[in-house]
Amino acid sequence: MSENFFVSTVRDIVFRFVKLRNPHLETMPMDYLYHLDINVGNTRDTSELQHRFGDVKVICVGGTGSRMRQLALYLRDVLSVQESGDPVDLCERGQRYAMYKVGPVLCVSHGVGSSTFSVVLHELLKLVKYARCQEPVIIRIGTCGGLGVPPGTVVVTKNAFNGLLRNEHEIAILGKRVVRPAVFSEDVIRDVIAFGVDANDGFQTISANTMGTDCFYEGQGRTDGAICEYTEKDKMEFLQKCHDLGIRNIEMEASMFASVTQKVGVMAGDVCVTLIDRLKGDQVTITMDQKHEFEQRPFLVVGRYIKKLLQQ
Ligand code: R2B
Ligand code: URA
Repeated sequence: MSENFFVSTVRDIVFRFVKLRNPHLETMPMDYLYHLDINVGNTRDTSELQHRFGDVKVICVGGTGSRMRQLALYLRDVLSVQESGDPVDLCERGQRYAMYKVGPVLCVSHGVGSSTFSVVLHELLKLVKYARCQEPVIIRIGTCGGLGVPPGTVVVTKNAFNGLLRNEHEIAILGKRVVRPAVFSEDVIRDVIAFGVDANDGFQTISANTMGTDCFYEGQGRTDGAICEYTEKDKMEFLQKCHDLGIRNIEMEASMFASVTQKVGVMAGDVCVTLIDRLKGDQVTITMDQKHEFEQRPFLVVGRYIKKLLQQ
């Protein structure tokens, strides 16, 4: 083991920098975070990125750019960040994802589903490594379908199940199935509930299991997609099986998100609001006003959590 390797390992441990699980990165002289349009440049000297992003403690991710912009404005207030004017989209030129920075918090969009989310997640993890962020936490703020809970309930994911009802994430790598566990950090779940929930919120926040599927329609047992080869009874049996496993919400990212962050040892959590009770139907029929009101709920919970986290 070379001295440099030893010194850099000790430094990473002491400062709690992010260590990724890719030895090839250590030998790459240059890097470019293509979908974010962030040029790392020389990987041996990332001082510019450290200057721009080194203070980041929390990365909030969510489906749409407009919701992440709203979140950025909301967090300005909650965290008393003295900024005015329109939040600037730092990734606008990449035209794929939106990124806003509010003090030590990034708010980044991830699109729909694990495939678009995993692209930005890999690049965000490289960003926090190059910027030498110390022990960052990644929180997904999303929407979902509920299972036996009233619409508008906020669910903090405990275990993430995939569409095969396994508490793992499955991915094809070099033509082979690779299966990895999908568990979120217990500290994050505990703290989001402890610091984020207020008895006077007027809605329920629970911690429960989540199913993350690769398809909104057949993958979530809907009968209203373009294809459906099962009966209403088959669907209800499946949803009941999910419920029996402690699953209380269904979305499209949880298992990938849990497995990737767990693999690299970055703390993460998934906080979603239910838009529908799937035991009662398939179509999301709430009004846009109601949807926007529901979408504020995870903001409230996560806003309080972040505020407390930054005070520690
Ligand atoms: C919840 O909502 C989206 C699908 O409508 C997807 O991103 C998810 O997980
Ligand atoms: N998002 C999902 O993935 N499923 C739903 O039922 C609602 C939102």
